[in-house]
Amino acid sequence: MTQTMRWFGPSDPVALRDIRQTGATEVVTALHEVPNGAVWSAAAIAERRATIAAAGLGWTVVESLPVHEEIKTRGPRWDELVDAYRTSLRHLAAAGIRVVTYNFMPVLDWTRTDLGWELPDGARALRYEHEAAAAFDLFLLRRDGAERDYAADLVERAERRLAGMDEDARRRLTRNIIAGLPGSEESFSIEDFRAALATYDGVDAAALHAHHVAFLEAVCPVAEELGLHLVVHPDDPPFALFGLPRVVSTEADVADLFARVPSRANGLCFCAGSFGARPDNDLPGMVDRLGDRIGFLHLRSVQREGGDARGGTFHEAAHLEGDAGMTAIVAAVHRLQQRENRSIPMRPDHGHQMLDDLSRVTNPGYSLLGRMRGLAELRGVERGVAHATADARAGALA
Ligand code: CS2
Ligand code: MN
Repeated sequence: MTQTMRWFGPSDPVALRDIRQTGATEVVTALHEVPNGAVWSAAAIAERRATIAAAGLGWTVVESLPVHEEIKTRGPRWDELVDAYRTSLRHLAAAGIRVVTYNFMPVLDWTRTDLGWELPDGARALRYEHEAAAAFDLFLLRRDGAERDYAADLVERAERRLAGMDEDARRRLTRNIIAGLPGSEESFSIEDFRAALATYDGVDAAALHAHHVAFLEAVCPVAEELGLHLVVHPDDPPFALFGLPRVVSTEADVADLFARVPSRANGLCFCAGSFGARPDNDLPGMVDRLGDRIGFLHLRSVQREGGDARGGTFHEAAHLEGDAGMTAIVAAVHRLQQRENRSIPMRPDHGHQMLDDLSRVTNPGYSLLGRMRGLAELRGVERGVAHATADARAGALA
C-alpha cells in the first residue's frame, strides 16, 4: 500500500513536516479554501503541489473534490456545476493527480453524536449513538414526520436520553451533529440545518440514486480520458438519517453503480470504518469482489454497540481492534495488489485523540498521534502479511 495521511492544507494544525515523520510518503488533500462548486484553478493546484513537494511529500490523491448540493438535488445550476467539475478534473490530471475522491451524501458528510468519547485508556474517540441522534432529530431539530422513522421503543429511549441531558449537553449534541456539515467551521445553526434538509424535500433514495448515475455519466468519460480514478466515499454512517436518503451504504449499492456506469474511471474509496458500521457488509469479501474498482483505501475500525443488521450505535476503535477484522482486510488488499501489480493508496482514516494531542485542537478524528499509531500498526500488518505470503509461496516452490 502507498502510505498517506490526510492534510487539510496550510491551516491544518498538523504540519507537513510532522506528517513526514509518520513515515507516510504522500498526503491526500483538497483546496479547502475554494468554495464548493467553483473551479480549482491550475495555478492554485500547482502552488499547493509545490508546498507539499517542498516538505518531501507526494500528492496523487485528492480528498475531496466536493459535489455541489445542486448536483445531488438536480437543481437549476446542474449543467454549469458539472462543467466546473470537469474543468477541475482536467486541471488536476494535468498536475499529476491520479485519484479523485468525492461522496454523494446529502447535506451531512459524516455524523457523530460525540466527538470526544473517553476510552478506558484515557484517549478519546468519535462515537455515534443512535438514541442521541434520534433525540436530536425528534426533540431538538423537531423534524416533521420524524417519529415515523423510529420504532416506538426507540422513541421512548430517545426521550429518556434527552431527559438525562442538561442544556449544555443538548447544545453540545447539536454542535457535534452539525459539525459534519461540510464547511461547518463557518458555524451553522440548527435553522441552517433545517433549511438544508428542506432542499431535499421530494428527493427520495430512488431520485438521489438517479442523480448519482447522471453525475457519473456526465463526468466519467472525461475522467477516463484523463486516466483519473474517480472514487466514491461511502455513506458514514451507512444508513438513512434525519429523513435524508443515502444510496452508497452497501456492497449491492456500489455494485449497482458500477453496473450502470461501467466506465473504468468509476471507482470506490473503500472506507472500512464507514461500511463496517453495518454487520451485513462483509469487508474482506468486498475487497476481493470489488477489486479493480478500489482506487483508495480508508483503513479504520469501528466497534458496534448493539443495533440491527443495518447497524446502530458504534464508536471508532483502535485500528486493529473493533469489528473490522483488519488483518483479513489487509490480507485481501495484499492479494488484490499482487493480482493487479499495483500499490493502492491507503490512509489510516481517523485516529484517537491521545497523548499530547489531548491538549491540542485538530479536525475531529484527525489528531497526529492517534493516526500515527494507526498507520504504524497497519504498516506492520501489511509487512507481516507480505512476509507470510512470500514464505508460503517459497514453501510451495521448494
Ligand atoms: C472522511 C470523509 O473524515 C472522514 O470521515 O472519510 O469526510 C471523506 O473525506 C469524504 O466523505 C469524502 O468525500
Ligand atoms: Mn472514510
